[in-house]
Amino acid sequence: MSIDCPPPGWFRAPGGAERAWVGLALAWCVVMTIMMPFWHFRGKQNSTGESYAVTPAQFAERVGKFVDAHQVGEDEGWPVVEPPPGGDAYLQAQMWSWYPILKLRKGQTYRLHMSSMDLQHGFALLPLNMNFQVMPGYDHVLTITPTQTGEFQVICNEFCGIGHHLMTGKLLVE
Ligand SMILES: [Cu+2]
Repeated sequence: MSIDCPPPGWFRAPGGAERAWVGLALAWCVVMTIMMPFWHFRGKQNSTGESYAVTPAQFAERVGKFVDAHQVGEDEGWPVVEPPPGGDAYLQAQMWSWYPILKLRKGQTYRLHMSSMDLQHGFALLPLNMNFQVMPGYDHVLTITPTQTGEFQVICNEFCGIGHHLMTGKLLVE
């Protein structure tokens, strides 16, 4: 059921401070809209959107080959893998782990391939402000160049079930 029509002449155009705030909000919307494409081309943190179709089984096979070829150590049962500088690195997400532990060199550029074995996960690298969707069926490629040395924690930023909070991994930069 509809309500009654308002009486004629009910509308009063905003004026004074209200008008100024509406104008300010509108101007900010325009600035934010311009910043999106601007950061896409100028911001070094943005993904290029490079991705390929891959099945979880195919990706797992590539990860297995990568680990076999470049494993340099072990940390609490997890392989530590050092990809060749300038080469491909693989990171496999699944409920509830990031596999394997990657060891990178500062200043070198890598092609980091990421995919999920089951459902959607979120790659977040702490303490940096970095967030990336990891989906099954897609081989997402990020071109990365570490600029700081240290041990970085990888966490999952998409709720992925009962063990979500335990889904942590490690990335080392020397
Ligand atoms: Cu997850």
